[in-house]
Amino acid sequence: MKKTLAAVLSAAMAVSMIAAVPAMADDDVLTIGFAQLGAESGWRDAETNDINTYNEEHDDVEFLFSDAQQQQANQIDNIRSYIQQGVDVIAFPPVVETGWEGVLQEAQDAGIPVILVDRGVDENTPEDLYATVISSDFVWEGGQAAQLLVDAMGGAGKVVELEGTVGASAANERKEGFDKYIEDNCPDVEIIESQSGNFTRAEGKEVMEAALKSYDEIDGVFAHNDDMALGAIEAIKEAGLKPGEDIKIVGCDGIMGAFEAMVAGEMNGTVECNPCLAAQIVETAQKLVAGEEVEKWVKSNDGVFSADTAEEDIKTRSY
Ligand code: GZL
Repeated sequence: MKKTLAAVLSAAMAVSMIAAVPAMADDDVLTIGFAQLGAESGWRDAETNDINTYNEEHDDVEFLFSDAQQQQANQIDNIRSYIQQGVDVIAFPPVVETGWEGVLQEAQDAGIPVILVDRGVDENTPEDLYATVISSDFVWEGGQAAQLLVDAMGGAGKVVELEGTVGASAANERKEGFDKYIEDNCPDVEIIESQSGNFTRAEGKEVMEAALKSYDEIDGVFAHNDDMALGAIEAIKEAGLKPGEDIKIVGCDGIMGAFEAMVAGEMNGTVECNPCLAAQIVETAQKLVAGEEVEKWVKSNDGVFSADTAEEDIKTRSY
């Protein structure tokens, strides 16, 4: 009964985003309000699926869910709804790094701890307004992607960078890691273009189409997520070139589409970014509700995958 009602509540919130319904949490169920940012990528869908699966398989936890369609104002409204409902813990991926202090203060004033998930906020946001960040090390991911791409290009060439959502920590920090590695280690590699494709396949394709029209020589592409890499692959093919050969391509996330592209010889590498965080969110929420201290950063460990081993690696992938 609880689950069905929670599902109805979550659906109502996803649609109306202004639902202010009485809290359904009871003492023996941990209620977590999850304000998802959107459904922009395969990675994001994998994160949402993991939360839904966890919710279905555990009776002692209730995830309430809302989708902000990549709009910060919607995310803030949804967080406010969770505050009104009196959930035990709020968890959300900040779509951008700034603009959260007000709603985080409201949550703190309501005595509801907040967990940042899969993205962070900027250094100007007081750290005491959120309990922790559960996320990957994006700077490390950018550096690993640079090594994969430079290896695939043979150490030299002109590179187009497809950036994630403007202002998102995952984009800012992957760029930081990638650009720094190139600057420090690769004198014969030049980043000739760096534009946002907003973490979506369609926009990644658009940016790549424009770059192909603007530059006679492109040797490599670094896409801040695999969805934009897959969009770039489409653009490169439509331009009559061979992705993975004429233009080397590396992404981040480690979604199934990237492994399929590597097996097909159309992509050269991806740096995994674990989207299956539900268990870590619950474990952290349980500690917070019990009054225990938690680390300020609960870091996910991620793998690095090149096309060389994709035939084997694809068998191990779950999203
Ligand atoms: C990473 C996450 C990013 C993914 C993208 O933790 O925030 O957002 O890399 C998604 O696919 O859009």
